[in-house]
Amino acid sequence: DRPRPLVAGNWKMNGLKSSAKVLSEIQAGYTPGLKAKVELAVCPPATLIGMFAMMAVGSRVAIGGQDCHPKEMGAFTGDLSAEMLADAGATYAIVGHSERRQYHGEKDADVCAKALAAHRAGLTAIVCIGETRQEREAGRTLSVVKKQLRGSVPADSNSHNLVIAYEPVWAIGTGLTPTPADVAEVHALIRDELRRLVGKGEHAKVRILYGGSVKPSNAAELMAVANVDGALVGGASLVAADFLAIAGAY
Ligand code: G2H
Repeated sequence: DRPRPLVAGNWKMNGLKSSAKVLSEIQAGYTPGLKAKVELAVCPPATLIGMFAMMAVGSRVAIGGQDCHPKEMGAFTGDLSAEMLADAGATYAIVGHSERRQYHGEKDADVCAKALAAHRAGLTAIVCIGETRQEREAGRTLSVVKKQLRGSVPADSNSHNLVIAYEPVWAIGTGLTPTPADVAEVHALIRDELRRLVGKGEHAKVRILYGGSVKPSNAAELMAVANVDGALVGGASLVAADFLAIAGAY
């Protein structure tokens, strides 16, 4: 009774109009068989959301943003609201990615406010959490993940408007991945915490994604782990064949 898995591509600061070709290839490879098994989402840079959402009409590939501002509108130069993402055709918004936490100083409370804004706009928030290498080496992984989860998930969350992405910071873009046993341990803890956060029953339906150096060669092993309901894929999502191979690992 696992929830329908979600494989989401986080393009980060990559992609020009010419990258529409990659989305076309993904759509072409999103066969009825694959559709039945897994939901696909692509989160391009904001400049491409409108175009991609128009291209994706009918193909069932969902489009998402990579961040949003907590407020609906106002004097926040350079920022984008969740309403703007939704208006452009997005249905998902990644919030609290470790790169936002690291380079933009986002704290759990900021991430929570952004996830709440995503919900207000009708988007599903993909809330990212994960420990650093120092935290893992100090044996603090579970306590860090629990604290981030409690601080970053808004009270109005449910299995429709919330997805959790567990991304160990030391595994992001490094080619390193935790062992299946390590992933299982953290995902089980997240599932258990979700019981408190979204309620019993509902907690079983929230998708918990693994992220961090997911590639075709390790996808099957990671996706087979209990409580892993999909993947948040960075680098490998920029190549349609790799992204599709990861989705096909289910
Ligand atoms: C982690 C992940 C996607 P990558 O940031 O969010 O990126 O797959 O390149 O490690």
